[in-house]
Amino acid sequence: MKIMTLTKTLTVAAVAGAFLTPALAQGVDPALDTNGDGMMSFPELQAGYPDLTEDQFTAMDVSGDGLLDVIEIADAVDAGMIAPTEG
Ligand SMILES: [Ca+2]
Repeated sequence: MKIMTLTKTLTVAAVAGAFLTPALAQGVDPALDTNGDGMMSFPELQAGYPDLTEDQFTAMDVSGDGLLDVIEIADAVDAGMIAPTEG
């Protein structure tokens, strides 16, 4: 699972960077968070990215909780796994 290792490495870098640069603006459209919980489920993200597969979502879900938080989304954007829709 090389991609998982890469994603975890990027997460560490992103978390470290978040403290240095508060403006972690790059991400996806907040309107995709239809239930407003601040996390992106697979159906929510797929609404904005119709070509997204569940395997890709799982690769982005570093914590494995089935939801993407802001950091996981930013990492996925940084890694080129999804295109940013804002920022
Ligand atoms: Ca949500």
